[in-house]
Amino acid sequence: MTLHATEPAAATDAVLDREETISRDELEALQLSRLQHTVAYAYDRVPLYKRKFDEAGVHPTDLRELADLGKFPFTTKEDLRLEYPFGMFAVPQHEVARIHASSGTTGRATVVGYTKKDLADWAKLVARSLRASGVRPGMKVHNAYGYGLFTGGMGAHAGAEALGCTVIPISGGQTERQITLIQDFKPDAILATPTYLLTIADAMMKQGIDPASTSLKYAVLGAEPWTEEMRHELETTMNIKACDIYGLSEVMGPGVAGEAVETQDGSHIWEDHFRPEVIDAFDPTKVLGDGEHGELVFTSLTKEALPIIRYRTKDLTRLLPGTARPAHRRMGRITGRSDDMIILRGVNLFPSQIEEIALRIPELSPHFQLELTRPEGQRMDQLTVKIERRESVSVEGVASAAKVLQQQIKIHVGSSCTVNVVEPGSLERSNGKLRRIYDLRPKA
Ligand code: DLL
Repeated sequence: MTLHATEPAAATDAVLDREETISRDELEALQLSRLQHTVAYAYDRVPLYKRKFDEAGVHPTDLRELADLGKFPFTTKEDLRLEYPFGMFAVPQHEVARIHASSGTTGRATVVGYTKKDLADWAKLVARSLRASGVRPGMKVHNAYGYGLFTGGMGAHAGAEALGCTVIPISGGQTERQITLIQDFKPDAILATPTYLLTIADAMMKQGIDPASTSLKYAVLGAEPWTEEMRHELETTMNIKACDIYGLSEVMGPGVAGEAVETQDGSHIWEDHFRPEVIDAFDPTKVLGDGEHGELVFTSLTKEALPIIRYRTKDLTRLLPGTARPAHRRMGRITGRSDDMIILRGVNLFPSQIEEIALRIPELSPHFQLELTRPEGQRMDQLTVKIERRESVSVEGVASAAKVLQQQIKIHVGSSCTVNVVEPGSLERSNGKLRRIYDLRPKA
């Protein structure tokens, strides 16, 4: 049977949520009343918050204006780990409709919960994000975020359904099958991590399929850092519009912020549900002004099962004024996470910086890994960038490209490194969140 779809509405004629169009003043008034409610609610219902507030000598009644939030203590991933599994929940278990958890590769998993209302709010915000990125009711959406305890799959799924899309819940992996279904089901939009979309495009080329020839028109990408250069790469190879979606489990999941397709200038944080701050990562007592780079911190404004107060995300970025949704501030691209930062002989370095530089060199592909080693008997760490050449470029053709990459890294990042150009297809491909850093230094 052929599924006859009516033509989805054009990208411009979307009906927005009222909260997307309100003034900044109205939004801040809403934030204040929701914030006052949330801190009191968290204090009354979660022993950890009561303890932390009491220790810091603050009380929910001290929150009289938005700036007062700075007096309240931070919450960290460590707090969630210590309260494992359900110590952060503010409602009895029978009111928790769903649980998600982080993979917990380092230490205990962090567990998060949602009431029915939380799930409805989450779906609404993902729907809002997808709509901002060009997805419309009636479109077919191929969802390649992983399903399971990870918030990506089910979070994106519920949002696409709430928007009125036809969802194809393929999850991550089984790339050959993904390609068959894209060919056969002809989706309009794809939801995936940027590096997994790259894997799909790459596998299509191997099969002799031109990735620009598919039905796909929109991609909504997130769950890992990516650059403007990667956007350009994916948009040109796949003939799509690619937008960012940001989020984290502890704060909700995907859809904390989403990017508008008409401006493509960073994700708008949905400030009717989250109050963002940027702090100095090294001196957290300093709350930074808009435009200043630091660590992103979130306070939830409407969550019931797991209210979160001043959560330190470790994500490094800055707040920018709203554009397509003027009242909602944007976040700059995430440069990296403070715990993903490589410190090489005193120089700070993030994989996204390498991505940015490498993708400007036409002979080099977006497939790269960073290897950190400390050769025997040496005290200095070594960085090796392993990067695949483009299929179209010969082995002889890449020698100068390697040199250029090495020089550009030295100029723009300040680190000396070795560049090792490897054969196309020889580096591990992404299935979701890609691991870029391989730390092979001897453990202290
Ligand atoms: O990755 C939620 C998500 C799923 C977002 C699907 C977007 C799409 P976690 O597994 O808890 O949740 O990981 C959260 O991933 O703190 C960032 O470091 C990173 N991250 C998420 N979105 C972006 C993005 C999901 N758009 C952590 N750009 C966050 C850069 C991102 N980093």
